Amino acid sequence: MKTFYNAHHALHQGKMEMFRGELVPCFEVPARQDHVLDVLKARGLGAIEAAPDFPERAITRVHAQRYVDFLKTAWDEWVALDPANAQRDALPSVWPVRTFRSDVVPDNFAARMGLYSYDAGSPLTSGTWVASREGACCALAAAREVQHGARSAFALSRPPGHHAGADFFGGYCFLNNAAIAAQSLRDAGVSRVAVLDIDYHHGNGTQAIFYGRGDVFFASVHGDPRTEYPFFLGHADERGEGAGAGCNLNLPLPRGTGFASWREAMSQALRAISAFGADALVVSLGVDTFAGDPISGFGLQSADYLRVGEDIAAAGLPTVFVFEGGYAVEEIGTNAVNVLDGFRQ
Ligand code: Q9C
Ligand code: ZN
Repeated sequence: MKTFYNAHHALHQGKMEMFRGELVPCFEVPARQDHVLDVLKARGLGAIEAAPDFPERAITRVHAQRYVDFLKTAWDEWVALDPANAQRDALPSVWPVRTFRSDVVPDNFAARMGLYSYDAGSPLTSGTWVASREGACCALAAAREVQHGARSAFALSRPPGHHAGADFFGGYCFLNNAAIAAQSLRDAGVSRVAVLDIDYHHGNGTQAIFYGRGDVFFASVHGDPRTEYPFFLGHADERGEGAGAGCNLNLPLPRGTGFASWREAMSQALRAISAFGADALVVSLGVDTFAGDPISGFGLQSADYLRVGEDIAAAGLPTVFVFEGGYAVEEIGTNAVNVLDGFRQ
């Protein structure tokens, strides 16, 4: 399986995120990708390449142009407010919740940070745009590989993507790489695409992007949003709307769920994807389901990830793996590569 990695990921390096009233060091760190790349090389799973460039229109097939334009210039605007800002990340602090307008774009920078985000845990840094754009290219390259006949490909990138919506960032995510990959497959003529999201957290961005569409099925196994981030989406009664009615499947599980129950939920998701008649699969591959993850609550062990890969392979679909979350940095390489290794058997 070919891997396309993000050669510029370390340009996105957040310092602090807001947690329980104080700024704490970011969990989403560059070492995450480095460890996965190290294990990939050691295991010899296939060619490893930096991603080629793709035109911006592949990104704006999923994301609003005004949001992409904001991301491009946000850091310069932030530093222009105060040269000392170059030493600190930009975090939003005000949001247009219910009854506010989002059609009028404010001039004020802090207001636009809030318009285009939903949490204070996703610092925007000097390299966020370049790293995120390169991440989208990894996803596009992996999708193209599969579209050209490969059984699978892996987009290894950070920051992750599945919390980012068409016009907002959050949950450490800025561009929705899985959605960009799925859309590119559709644009290349693949009739029915499924996204299987196995990150611990619900993929609210991906769900929202495809919620009204019948050509992209979204299935997710995740921590129950009643208690787990992102809290405001991911319930079982969200089934899609309009042309997309019946094309969204959420399988929330309680904090503390172990591998046996989790695996049963994933096979339910895979059965639904098969019933949908998917021609290709995009997997949002988060490994924050690991028992040792510092911010999550499932109980998967490292060896379980081999079974995860085997189960996904049994679906028999051309598969694009897109890297998402996972914060147990020491084990992240073993866990992620185990999925790919299990898929290969
Ligand atoms: N201090 C992904 O896994 N905040 N995003 C958790 C911990 C947000 C996770 C609070 C977690 C987002 C891609
Ligand atoms: Zn996650």
